[in-house]
Amino acid sequence: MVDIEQPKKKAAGVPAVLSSFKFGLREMGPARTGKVFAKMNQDGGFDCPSCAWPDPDHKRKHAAEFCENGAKAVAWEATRKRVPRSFFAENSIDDLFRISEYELGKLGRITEPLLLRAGADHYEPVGWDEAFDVVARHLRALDSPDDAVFYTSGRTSNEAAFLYQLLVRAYGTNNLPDCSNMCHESSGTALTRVIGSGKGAVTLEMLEEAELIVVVGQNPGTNAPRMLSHLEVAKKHGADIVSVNPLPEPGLMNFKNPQRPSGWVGKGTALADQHLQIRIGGDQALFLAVGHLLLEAEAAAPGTVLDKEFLERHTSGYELYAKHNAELDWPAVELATGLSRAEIEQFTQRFLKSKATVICWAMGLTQHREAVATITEIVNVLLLQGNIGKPGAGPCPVRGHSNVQGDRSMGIWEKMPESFLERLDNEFAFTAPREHGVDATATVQRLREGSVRVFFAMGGNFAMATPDTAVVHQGLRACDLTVQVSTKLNRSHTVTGREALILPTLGRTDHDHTAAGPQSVTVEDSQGAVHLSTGNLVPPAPDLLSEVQIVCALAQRLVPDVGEIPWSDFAKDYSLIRQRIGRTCDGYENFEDRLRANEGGFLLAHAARDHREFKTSDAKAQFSVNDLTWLPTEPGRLLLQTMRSHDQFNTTIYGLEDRYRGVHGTRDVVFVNPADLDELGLRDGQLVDIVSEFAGVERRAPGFRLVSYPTARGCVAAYYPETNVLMSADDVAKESNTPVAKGLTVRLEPAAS
Ligand SMILES: Nc1nc2c(c(=O)[nH]1)N[C@H]1C(S)=C(S)[C@@H](COP(=O)(O)OP(=O)(O)OC[C@H]3O[C@@H](n4cnc5c(=O)[nH]c(N)nc54)[C@H](O)[C@@H]3O)O[C@H]1N2
Ligand SMILES: Nc1nc2c(c(=O)[nH]1)N[C@H]1C(S)=C(S)[C@@H](COP(=O)(O)OP(=O)(O)OC[C@H]3O[C@@H](n4cnc5c(=O)[nH]c(N)nc54)[C@H](O)[C@@H]3O)O[C@H]1N2
Ligand SMILES: [Mo]
Repeated sequence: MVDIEQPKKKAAGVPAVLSSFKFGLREMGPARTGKVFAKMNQDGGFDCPSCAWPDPDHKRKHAAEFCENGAKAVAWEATRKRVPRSFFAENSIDDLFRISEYELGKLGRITEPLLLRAGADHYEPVGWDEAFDVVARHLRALDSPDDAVFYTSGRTSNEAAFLYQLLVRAYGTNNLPDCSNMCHESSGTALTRVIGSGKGAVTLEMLEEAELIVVVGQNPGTNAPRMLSHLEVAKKHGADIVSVNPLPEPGLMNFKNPQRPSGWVGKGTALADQHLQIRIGGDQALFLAVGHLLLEAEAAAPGTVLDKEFLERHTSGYELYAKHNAELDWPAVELATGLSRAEIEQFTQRFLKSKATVICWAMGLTQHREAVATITEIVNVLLLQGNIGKPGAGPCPVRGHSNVQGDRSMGIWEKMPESFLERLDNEFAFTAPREHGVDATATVQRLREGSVRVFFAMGGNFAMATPDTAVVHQGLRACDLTVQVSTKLNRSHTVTGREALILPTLGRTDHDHTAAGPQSVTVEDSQGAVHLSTGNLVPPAPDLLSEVQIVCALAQRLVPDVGEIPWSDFAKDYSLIRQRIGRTCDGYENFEDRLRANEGGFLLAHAARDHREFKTSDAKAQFSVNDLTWLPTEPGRLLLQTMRSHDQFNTTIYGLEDRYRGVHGTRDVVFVNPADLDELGLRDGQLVDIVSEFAGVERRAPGFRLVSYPTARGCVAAYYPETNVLMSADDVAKESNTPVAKGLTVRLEPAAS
């Protein structure tokens, strides 16, 4: 039943704990639930497959180190349900395509390889040998290895990712798009240029020592719930917390920590001291203004605001930046941000007061046309006060998938630097291709042209996560072969090439036992900590292969003679893979030894964070000069952001509840400010089509229910992936090429009844 109520004022607390257990019991039953929750994020256990928020160190660890949404992710994977063989005999591909993403996910784990033969309309079970032969046959038949594309989603372990990129490069292409292209690519692009590393420069400990924490364009209560416990600690130490968001996200407004008894009975902590209800796309203007005010304050009281010593020793471009930012067009800033000058001045006062500032961000910043400029504007503000490479300070992009950062460290990137490729060549006695490959956006464009012949996906749900849904589907259907390595069914399994394969695989929670004994894998979290993950559940079927074994088996058929690569040894003993990672990947030197010496986990070095050493073009942290950019709209038009509900993991839909926002039983809603509803002559509860406008082309998502909601004026929100049909593959962030998923120009049309 559809039910819309007032948004919640508090996040987590007892309802969150109950919700975890209810979902856990439904999917796993009592015995498995106990076994799983006892081992999650604990030493010797497995890493939660949900978000990339770090596990605390020993000092900070609680007995139950997980959150409601991590529990859902695990229960979803560790479910006792299995897709029965009869299901594929009974349902044709067309039937499968009509089943919702939510229902597909509920069917359970896949237990055997499935093949859709050319001309057939049903998947049928097939042996592993034949499955690998099919893939190898297709790949060998291509005119060029560049006619194939190899996608990765961010759950893939370091070991599997390293071998996967090795296989793809041994085969002869750099076509390695990944989910990161749609996620934090803008952060990586910006930070690499200005501080010399694409990774965040704040550890958990540093975060807890901050005096000011600004959370921009992120909804941690839903998407990184364990972050709230650390914000709460910082708050107890006296930190100011500010949320910059068009929505009043409940986790930041009031939090009841479910990991401590006080969170079960108390009133909760109001985490955010200030909420800046920013207009979508206004962040670059906001941080430009903060920088301007900081410079003004320094001019008024020289020597009191800026960290002059840091500026002189460690930065470049300050003079140009200061000159450029001496004047500010306040009316433009107010239009761009939807904020008053007084609010921005109050916000800036907090910077003036703070001796250690952290700025965190996620998709609310990265998925914009001007994302890279916006992130460099944030770094400008941090640099002014020397807020990097010291306790309690720094830029903190909060990554999405649990190992998306590790996958990049392992070489999943279409343009890895020459230094990495050279080490790879030397290590394995072959020559990796040098020509850059395609990223996710370029893959969509190539699918549109019909020039992809084989599409191989290591996890993920490419058919739903990408823009221009219909175009992507058409391109996938035009492939000779599509291959999905997956734990569970999703839409991508139903959008098939002339031939198609589903290769089931082990998940994080599954016990991985090879001829050499039990194996563990490793992951790298958002703050650069690497640790072991060991599954403890009986896998859904006895002959399921791990991702590592799938890559090795395919490599032995496809590239047996390329270089000197001991694929069969790697498939048995994952520590042999880690030895090679240790000789190839930046920061992973002596990998296996360090893991053993540090109880299975250690922090990667980060030159900027640890030593204020900046590996940029001039060995300095660089100020950037950006003109003010924003997203003006015509009358009758609104800015749409596409976002996650509390009951999904990206394209995986756990249920139809967005508890904190008060939406129950449906996902087809669009949140609109009541004053905008009035102005547009629309009313709460009415059905509308969302129509996007980009470069003269209209795209339509029909039948969304209007929800009157306290979002910023002129800004509306709806869930992803239902709204991906509104995105264009040509609408991308400058430099990072990330599809624009926030800040689409739309209008709302009453639905034809
Ligand atoms: N439970 C759960 N956890 C997850 C995921 C999941 O789907 N479910 N996904 C994982 C992944 S891959 C990722 S990348 C992360 C995503 O984590 P988030 O980035 O938190 O994800 P979104 O739901 O896209 O939320 C975007 C936030 O930015 C705000 N916003 C939108 N536009 C703007 C803007 O222009 N300016 C500002 N300042 N704010 C804006 C939105 O209101 C919203 O609060 O979470 C990870 N963790
Ligand atoms: N409109 C819009 N589009 C977006 C976004 C947005 O905010 N708005 N966000 C973007 C972001 S941040 C991201 S990260 C992408 C996500 O894009 P993807 O990473 O491609 O999508 P997911 O939904 O995370 O993938 C889920 C699937 O992964 C498979 N899977 C789960 N666990 C495992 C495993 O252990 N091994 C293997 N092999 N498979 C597994 C399951 O089959 C599951 O259905 O979407 C992007 N698209
Ligand atoms: Mo992501």
